[in-house]
Amino acid sequence: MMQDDGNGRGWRFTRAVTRQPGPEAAAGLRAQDAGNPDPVRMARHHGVYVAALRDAGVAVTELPPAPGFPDAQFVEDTALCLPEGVVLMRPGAPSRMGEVAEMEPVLAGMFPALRRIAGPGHVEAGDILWTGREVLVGLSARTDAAGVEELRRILASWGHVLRVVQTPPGVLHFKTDCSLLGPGTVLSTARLAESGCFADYDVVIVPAGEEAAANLIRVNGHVLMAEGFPRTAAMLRAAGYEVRELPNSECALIDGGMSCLSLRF
Ligand code: CIR
Repeated sequence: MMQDDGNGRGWRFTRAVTRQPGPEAAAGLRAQDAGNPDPVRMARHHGVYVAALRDAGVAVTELPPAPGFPDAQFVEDTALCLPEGVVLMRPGAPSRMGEVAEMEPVLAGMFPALRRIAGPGHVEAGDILWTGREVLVGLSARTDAAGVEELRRILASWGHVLRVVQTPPGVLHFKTDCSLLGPGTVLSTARLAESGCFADYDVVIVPAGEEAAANLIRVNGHVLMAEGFPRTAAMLRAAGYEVRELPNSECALIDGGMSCLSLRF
């Protein structure tokens, strides 16, 4: 291990874990219904995403679909991966709780230590942004104060500082609205940045109307973002980022973006 050259420490990602979407993906959770995703097209997009991770120099462990869990391709929410170990989450969405047990045996052999959020609180890792300096955790409809305090205790034992922030109302996860672009630099929607949570960072604001582009990943010098956000892509390219635009129309129908689809470490 580990980490991304976008995490402020100069490390590279060497591994990622993904899970192929299954036929049940059409039933994935969503805040607003704009129609069911097409699982076949979603699987095709997923293959493009995995290939892009590999192109970025990452060895990808691709898991098969998890029957009974329509959102299981959004593996990010199940765990927080740090150099010291992995923390298994306790999702706030009841239908997603069982995804963690599916993931545990996969991750157990990949990390020096394994801890879990035992409850009664909840945390989904889509609400967590590790910047290299600190671990930001957004309170949301999925992540509550009790879960955050349990996570704080685990991370403190590894020497990490956790700072509680607020996921904007109506936004699924903290990282729905932001990403780490590089050491000390975040990409954020205006609505999230206005909360002041990135006061100590350089902040790049996503152009108005392209808020859904805020969820991207930087992997070893590659920025992987959803296609369909030309102003964001142009802005990042002009700033010198190596940008790759990937199809994401089907996952977007069930509120999933670039970060959700992998665990990277
Ligand atoms: C859900 O509502 O849980 C899924 N349909 C989408 C999860 C997206 N995950 C993420 O933002 N980390």
